[in-house]
Amino acid sequence: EMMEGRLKQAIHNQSLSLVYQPQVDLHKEKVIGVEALLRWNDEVLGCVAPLTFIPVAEKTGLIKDIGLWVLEEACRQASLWKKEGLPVRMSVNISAVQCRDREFIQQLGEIIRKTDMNPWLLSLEITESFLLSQLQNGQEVLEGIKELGVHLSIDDFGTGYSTLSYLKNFPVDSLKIDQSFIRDVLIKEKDEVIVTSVIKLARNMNVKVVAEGVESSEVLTFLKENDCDEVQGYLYCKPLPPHEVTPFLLDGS
Ligand code: G
Ligand code: G
Ligand code: MN
Ligand code: NA
Repeated sequence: EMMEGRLKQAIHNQSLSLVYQPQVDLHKEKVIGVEALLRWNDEVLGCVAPLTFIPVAEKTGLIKDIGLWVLEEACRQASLWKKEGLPVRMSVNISAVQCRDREFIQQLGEIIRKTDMNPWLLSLEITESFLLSQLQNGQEVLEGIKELGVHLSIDDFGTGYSTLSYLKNFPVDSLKIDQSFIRDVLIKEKDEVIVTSVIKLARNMNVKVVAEGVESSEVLTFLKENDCDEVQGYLYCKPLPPHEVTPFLLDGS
């Protein structure tokens, strides 16, 4: 396959890059985190969307090296911002395939040390498909991550089907309500019920809650009134290259 061949060379070619999207704390009204999002601009294929190439990377196992590259690059950037007096929590998406084996914990620890990253400023976003795909040592991997002092977040919350058992059985620090629930939260009553209930559930379980895909000030107001902790979305900022994110960290929001 053409894409597989190109993807194999992507790290070496330096055609991968990260953009960062701010996450705003609604209580402090300032940016407290960013999510790292992978971009691939290939010489031959042009810009390929993550939704297209990540499944290929997962199927071929290339996601292991790519995922390590993402982690190291994101930690390096977070460390750089911290040295500039702008400490910010760094969230990184992790695919299940990427950390199937025990080696992952060791590699994660190495990257944290090498980049001089504060582990408590690092948050790994895992999706609900994570456990379904690796039932045997999923728990072990997550506990290993926690032992390093790294935070865990459930991404796309509500779109899978093992959601509640995750909250019950795993050492999760936060959850991100999927943007499909946020988009029409003011129009569709069912979305409103789901969003307000998930916020209450998170609050009662002592888990932080982040709303994704916030595009309007009306939705923002709704989320504030309903005691959501953090938001992320185009209303504040789209994902941007690091030097364009720095001003958001300086202003606070
Ligand atoms: O903006 P966006 O198109 O960046 O991202 C699309 C999807 O790709 C999201 O679901 C996101 O979680 C996923 N994604 C983005 N970057 C990464 C990454 O570095 N690793 C993994 N595993 N998924 C990513
Ligand atoms: O990892 P995750 O599935 O959460 O990836 C977030 C995705 O959502 C990325 O593709 C990112 O570019 C996209 N995104 C971020 N903010 C918004 C927004 O306000 N609206 C929409 N439609 N997409 C967003
Ligand atoms: Mn994510
Ligand atoms: Na998501």
